[in-house]
Amino acid sequence: MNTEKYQEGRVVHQVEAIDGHSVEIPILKILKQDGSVYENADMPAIDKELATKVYKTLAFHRVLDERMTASQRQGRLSFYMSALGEEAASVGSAAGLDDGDMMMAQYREQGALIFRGFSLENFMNQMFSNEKDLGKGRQMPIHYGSQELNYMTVSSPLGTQIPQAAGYAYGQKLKGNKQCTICYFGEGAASEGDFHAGLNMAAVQRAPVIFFCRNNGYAISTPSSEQFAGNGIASRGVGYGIRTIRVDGNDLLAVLKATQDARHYAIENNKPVIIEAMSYRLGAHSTSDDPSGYRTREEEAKYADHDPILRMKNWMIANKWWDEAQEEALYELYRKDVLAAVKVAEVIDKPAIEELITDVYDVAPEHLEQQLADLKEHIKKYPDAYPVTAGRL
Ligand SMILES: Cc1ncc(C[n+]2csc(CCOP(=O)(O)OP(=O)(O)O)c2C)c(N)n1
Repeated sequence: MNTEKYQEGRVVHQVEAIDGHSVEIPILKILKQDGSVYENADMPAIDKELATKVYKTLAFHRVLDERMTASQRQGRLSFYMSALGEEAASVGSAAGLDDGDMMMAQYREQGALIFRGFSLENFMNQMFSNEKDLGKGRQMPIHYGSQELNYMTVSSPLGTQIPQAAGYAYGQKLKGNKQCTICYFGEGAASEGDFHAGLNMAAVQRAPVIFFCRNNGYAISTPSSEQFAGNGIASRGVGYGIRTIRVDGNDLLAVLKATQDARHYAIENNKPVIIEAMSYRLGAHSTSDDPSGYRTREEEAKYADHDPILRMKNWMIANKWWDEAQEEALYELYRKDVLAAVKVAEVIDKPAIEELITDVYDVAPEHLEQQLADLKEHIKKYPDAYPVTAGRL
């Protein structure tokens, strides 16, 4: 073992215990809320075309979240998770990558998928579990996946994507592909054992993966102050020997810059990077949650003033790349489109019941065939409890 590098530190002759909080971690900020840029800021590579695509993605994201949350309230949809207030994290990072880079998401990163071009129909078909859903209706809403867009299907158990991303990126390196993998997770998921296994493996095996932590302050009802005692998630990256960047997650330009740099570093050096994007979850955790039970309106109002979409809009307008008339027309168009797509998707038939066991194995094993037969029997016996499926057996 090469211990030499550890011998070069400052020498002390009394015990000096290091407090994690005393390790200062800088936070990258480029854009102010009024749309102006900090003096001497290191700008990301962005032109009018990319900026417009990014901005339209943000706007679509917000409309989708608004409309789908409302659809759940109307009883049309069983479940939804919005990313209100933290859209710049997923959209800004997606914009810093190449389309061939693999994305392994948690569940609140629809912004990355919108940026990649997942169609409105695909979103709707997944959420309404109809027969046009790419996942054939086997997953609950928001568990998107797209092989075509290099977006791994979302898993419900927290943190599983983290070691998978380390392994996938390691495989990419072995193949000699000059691609990286981005792995999204929340600060809550960083408490899972998989987080530690994934980071350590990526660091030691030198896998080109960007671990992107959205620190939005809450894991459902648990504030980050009750989740960990150290200096956020960034300090853990340092502990694993991983290059770490902390960024204002509501500042799209800063997220973009951090991701562009991280991607370059990861691929050139075959090493992981961790980005901790500091943000706030303005909306509820999901449509099954009521944040009034654990946080105040005053707290929420404070963060509403940091709206990442408004910040980007102000910058676009300051650059003369956008104006209020375009803004109004865009939102109106998206609202109309999303509503129309809901109306179409919700009446498309559900997948045939046989689809439950296709694609799992090449040839369905006997025990799955038996379970399917039992299920059909059960539905035939209680058709009133399964009105949609019973009529199609
Ligand atoms: C292994 C596991 N434990 C618990 C849960 C329940 N759960 C779902 S989301 C969530 C909070 C995650 O918080 P965070 O990672 O910070 O992401 P955020 O929802 O804030 O975006 C929890 C505890 C789960 N899905 N999987």
